[in-house]
Formats: sequence, structure tokens, C-alpha cells
Amino acid sequence: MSRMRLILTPALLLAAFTLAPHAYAAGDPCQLEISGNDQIQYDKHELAAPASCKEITVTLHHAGKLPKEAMGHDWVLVNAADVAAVANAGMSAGAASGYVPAGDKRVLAHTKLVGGGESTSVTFPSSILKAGGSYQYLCTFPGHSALMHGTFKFG
Ligand SMILES: [Cu+2]
Repeated sequence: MSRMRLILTPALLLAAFTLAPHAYAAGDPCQLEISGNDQIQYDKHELAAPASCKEITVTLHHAGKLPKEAMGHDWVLVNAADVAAVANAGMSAGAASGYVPAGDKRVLAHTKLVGGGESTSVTFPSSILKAGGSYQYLCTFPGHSALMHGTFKFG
């Protein structure tokens, strides 16, 4: 009986430590996650954060294997009307700028460009958004935005 207890206790402690942070992250509506893959796809076509968030964090995972030079992904938040213009500006900005135009006010928030197996995140204040406003996110890697875009809802 005492031997059984010695075996069980560390196992239970380990379970508690592994489960707790996960449950917390999943329960925070201001912490959003999205993945991109080697097929030029995001796994989500919509992200939403409630108006109660003071700050919003978006974490982008690249679930693929290809390097960022061939299949880079980023996550760029814009007003819905600016998707095409920002995609074009990103292409012009080029690889050295991570395909994000520097100082472009149409870019509301963005992550850096990542390749397969990498993750990155961006945190931005919700004060840059209007509750009920119409926002879109896109990947600005050349040629990706037609497939990689989605709706961002705030409020
Ligand atoms: Cu991409």
C-alpha cells in the first residue's frame, strides 16, 4: 500500500502541473492562437476577442516543415478595406522587411514572419480597435493573402 502511494503521488503532481497552465490559457479570451501550414492555410477563418480585453495577444504557430524563405507566414491585422493594399505593400517591402511595410499606418498589428516549426506572438492594446469594427487578418508573404486571411471580431 505504501509503495503504491509512492508511485501514485508523483504521477498526480505531474498531471496537475501539466494540466493547470493549459486550462488557464484556454480560458483567457484575450489570448488567441492560430496556425499556418505548408498548404498556405490558416486553421481559423475567424478570431474574436471581447471588448473587455485591454490587451490582445495573438500567437501564430507554423505547423509545417518548409523554411520561411519558401513558405513563410505572418499574421497582420488591418481594416477590412485594406487587405489587398497591405498585401501589395508587403510584397513591395520585400523579404528584408519580412513582407511588412515599415511604418504603414494601415498595419494595425503584426507578428514577424516564421517558418516551419516556429511560433511567434504579438500583443497589442485593444484601444487601437473600435468595438464592432470590421477587421481582417492576412499573411503578407507574396501570394498567400488570397488563401490566408480571416475576419477579426472585437467587441
Ligand atoms: Cu503565409
